[in-house]
Amino acid sequence: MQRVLITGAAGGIGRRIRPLLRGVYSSLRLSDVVAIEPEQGEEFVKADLADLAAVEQLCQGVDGIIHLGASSVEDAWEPVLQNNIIGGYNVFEAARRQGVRRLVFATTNHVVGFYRRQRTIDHTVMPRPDSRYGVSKAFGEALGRMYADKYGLGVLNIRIGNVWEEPADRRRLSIWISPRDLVQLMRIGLDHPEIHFEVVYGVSDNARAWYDNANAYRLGYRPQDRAEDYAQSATEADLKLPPDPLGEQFQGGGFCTMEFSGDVMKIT
Ligand code: 15L
Repeated sequence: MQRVLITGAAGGIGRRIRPLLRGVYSSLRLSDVVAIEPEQGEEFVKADLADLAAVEQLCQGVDGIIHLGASSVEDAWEPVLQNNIIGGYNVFEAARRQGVRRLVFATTNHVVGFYRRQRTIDHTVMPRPDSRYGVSKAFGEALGRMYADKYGLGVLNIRIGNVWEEPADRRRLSIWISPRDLVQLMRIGLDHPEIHFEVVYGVSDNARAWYDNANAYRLGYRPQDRAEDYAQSATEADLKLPPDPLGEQFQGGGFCTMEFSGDVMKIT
């Protein structure tokens, strides 16, 4: 693995992983719709992921892709369609056309957000998206399955919880991942010799995790950080949040509450 493309490199995750990946791969190609000042060992190529020809150029000469570029929270249908559905398809298709070997797809806990917090779920559960955003990421996960099985692209789907320097509140004590643990998972996706298609949860070593992340551990993941070390500050931060009796029942939290008009008793 020499040249790695990072889409959506200007976003919150891109900013945090870049310093940890510099020097690991001989060249990082950064892409976004907004300009980025490249550091040593990086180059920047501006591209809109909804433009297939541009994405194909972006993938030229690339060995692996970390695909972050997307609407990263719930949004109206049109941006989700352009950025995540069409953009996602274009990245996988351009990777195939350009002979890219590996693709690490940044998916989300919101693909499974309507599972109740009492449940421990693993990488094989059915999707239960809590938002249009979650549905679009489930689509991306399915693209990964198809491009792996049909075209032999090696794909790792990382269902990311929340990437931050520390867990921001009580819910994040279950789903938080530190930037260095996330980079460890990304490197497994790019470098592990046996990746065909895998799904893992992007969480640190969290005592309150809702996930059985055995698949990540099987692939060699050894998280270095623990949300529980921040239990006090995260619990205190929660006191400042408005009450959300519906969101608190589900793993996806507030994403479940947005626009909710269903029957909560039927979501078992
Ligand atoms: C996500 O998928 C978002 O990208 C991130 O901004 C957070 O909202 C996170 O989920 C979360 O669930 O906390």
